[in-house]
Amino acid sequence: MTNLRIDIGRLMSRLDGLAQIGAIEGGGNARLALSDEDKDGRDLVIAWMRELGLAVTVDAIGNVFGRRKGRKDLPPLMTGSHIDTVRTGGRYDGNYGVLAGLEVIEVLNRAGIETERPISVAFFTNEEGARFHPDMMGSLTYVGGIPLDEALTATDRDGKSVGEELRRIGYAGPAPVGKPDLHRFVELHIEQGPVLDREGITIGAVDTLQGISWTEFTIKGTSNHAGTTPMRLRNDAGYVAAEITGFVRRMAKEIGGDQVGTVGSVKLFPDLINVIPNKAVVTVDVRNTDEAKLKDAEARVAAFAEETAKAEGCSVEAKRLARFEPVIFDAGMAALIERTAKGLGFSVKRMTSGAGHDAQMMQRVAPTAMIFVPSVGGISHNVREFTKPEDLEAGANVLLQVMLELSQ
Ligand code: HGY
Ligand code: MN
Ligand code: MN
Repeated sequence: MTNLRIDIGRLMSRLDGLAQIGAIEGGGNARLALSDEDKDGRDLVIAWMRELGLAVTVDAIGNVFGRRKGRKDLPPLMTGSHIDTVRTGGRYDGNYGVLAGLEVIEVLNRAGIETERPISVAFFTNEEGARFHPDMMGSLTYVGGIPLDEALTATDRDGKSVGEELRRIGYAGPAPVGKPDLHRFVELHIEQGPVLDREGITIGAVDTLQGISWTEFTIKGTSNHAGTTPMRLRNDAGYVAAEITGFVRRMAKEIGGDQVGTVGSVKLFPDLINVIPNKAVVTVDVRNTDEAKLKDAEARVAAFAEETAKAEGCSVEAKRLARFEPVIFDAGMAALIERTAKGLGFSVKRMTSGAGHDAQMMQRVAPTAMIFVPSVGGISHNVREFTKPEDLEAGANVLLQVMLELSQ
């Protein structure tokens, strides 16, 4: 443990600077992956990387790595997260981990410390999955989890592909993907849930992350006149969508424990007050720390959608948008985070992550774990997302010490 500490004023001013890009009412951010706002955010963070003397690399899926040399040319210790946001995002989700990584670099630069191992600060493309699926797309491609082509051909609701959007914003980089080069990975992130805040604990040493399943159901029925069509003669796609929404919630509560279920998007066509919908597109997000229970939840939703559509004389098609099994992070890394937090005098607890993170992909190729700090009221993916400066400072100091220990 060294007596080096981060400068919270510097970190807050970078967080404020990035939050100006894609700023939305209420102090949050909208920087959907590969949008103009995402490009502007990328340009700003890269400018900071260069100011800090980092060598910047962009890979073929647009992941960006800022690398600080070490005494030896070894695989780097890597930290990072994402700077793309959901459309109603806060200013800390992802951004905090990337900018705290840059703050660690600045502390080392100012202290004239040369580490044994190089250090890399990264931000990964499309972690959120709000525009292109799956989420964690950049880190998943980086570790070879999906072929580059599969990522590049993913399209958004307007039919625009990842590949063409990467080229449009100038981030279709030259570095290859699928050949990860790192020693270990540590990600600092806000918890985005209520646990630390409710228990009054400063640091989460994250040792597991729950499984994630995203499915899109397209239901097709018959559009007809809302006034003249008797109820018994309807094939109402909107009704089936509504039943699926209710079922997901009832099922999640009935399974209990860690099970969660969300219908985040329902689109009806033709979306007119006096026309029975002939088409509905519904997204279902179900998650559980237990893979067997998650599989069971997926199967129950699919069966319910099938039988409800059939009973209504509708058809239903399911399309998988994302599927990641629960992850166990590296025990040694989680223990180091816990030990470091205690050494700095912070309260700390082992915990799982309810949200997906780039770290879950990095664990596939290198020992990885995460550091959480509290989210006030457990609010996230919401402009009211907030973490107290003293907790932001605590998390960044844990990151600094962990990175010093792993890079010396
Ligand atoms: O959906 C998630 O958990 C992450 O925010 N992409
Ligand atoms: Mn995030
Ligand atoms: Mn998020």
